[in-house]
Amino acid sequence: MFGTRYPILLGGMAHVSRSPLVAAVSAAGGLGIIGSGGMPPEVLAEQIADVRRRTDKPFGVNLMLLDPNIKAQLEVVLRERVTMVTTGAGNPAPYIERLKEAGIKVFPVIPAVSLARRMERSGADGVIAEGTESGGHVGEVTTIVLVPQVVDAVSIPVIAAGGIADGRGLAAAIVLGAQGVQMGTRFLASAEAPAHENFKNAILKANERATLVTGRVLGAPVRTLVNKMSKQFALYEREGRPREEFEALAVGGLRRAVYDGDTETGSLMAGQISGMIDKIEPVETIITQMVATAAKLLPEEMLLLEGRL
Ligand code: TUI
Repeated sequence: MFGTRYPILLGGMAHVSRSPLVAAVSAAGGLGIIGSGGMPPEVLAEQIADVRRRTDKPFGVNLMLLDPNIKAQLEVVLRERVTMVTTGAGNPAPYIERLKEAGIKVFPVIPAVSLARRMERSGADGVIAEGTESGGHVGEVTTIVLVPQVVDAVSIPVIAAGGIADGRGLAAAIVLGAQGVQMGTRFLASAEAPAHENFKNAILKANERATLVTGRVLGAPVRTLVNKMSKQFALYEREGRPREEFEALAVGGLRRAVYDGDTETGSLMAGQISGMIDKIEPVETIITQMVATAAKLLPEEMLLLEGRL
């Protein structure tokens, strides 16, 4: 479907999934995905051009549907005809038809079975079933519960995301019926990720209980590493503070984490699998090792790892 060697997608992380990381994932046989969240449309166009300078392999773009620039970002993607688009944090139904007309495959990220069904009816080419283990904006259902139910509910390909960071996770996802995996946190903690080393080191230091979800009361639950910022957020929630106070606290939080390495007041969006990540490695090593491990674990009839997507 995408012409990639391996069924391993890069989560389209705002500020992190930029050209060096995207091109590295695609060059290593996965599918790099640009995170357009927070990007002005002209920067998105430059990012697409830069990935094309770095690799001739396919790649995609994530559209974060809450972005105020979403309409202009969509026009860039349509004009540039990238291989595929993933969407997050909302319902992409209004955009699916135009994307498909341009020959672009559409894979909405969904946190629930009902949404997967709705996306299939709206013409999506596949869905990314993302469990609550993920970093960033999350749903309530775990990957191991969500993926097989989505697989049963739709007949389009399903990609598993949330809590996957090695070959065991890839093999497990395939056993659950997924066609591949999407990973964010593991690639955030890679050599090529353009994130501040303090952010990467915070992931290495984290254990499996080092994240928490805040923002449920605002209707936008977000999983981050525990720090001064997220504890403050949790306190505001318990105190029932007004929306404006949350927004004042949150503004610029992801930028502070990614660019400034501010591990105190930055929003360190990362998944629960941070606890398993203990080394910063090049993307190619991550992908090659994952595929080798999964190939050993999978039963023969599920072994087709190359050319699945
Ligand atoms: O989108 C993500 N992860 C993200 S987006 C993000 S930026 C952000 N920052 C603060 C608040 C909100 C967003 C950081 N991380 N993952 C994909 C994802 N999509 N997870 C959950 C959903 C989702 C949620 C509701 C998809 C569809 C949906 O539909 C609701 C409806 O019915 O419209």
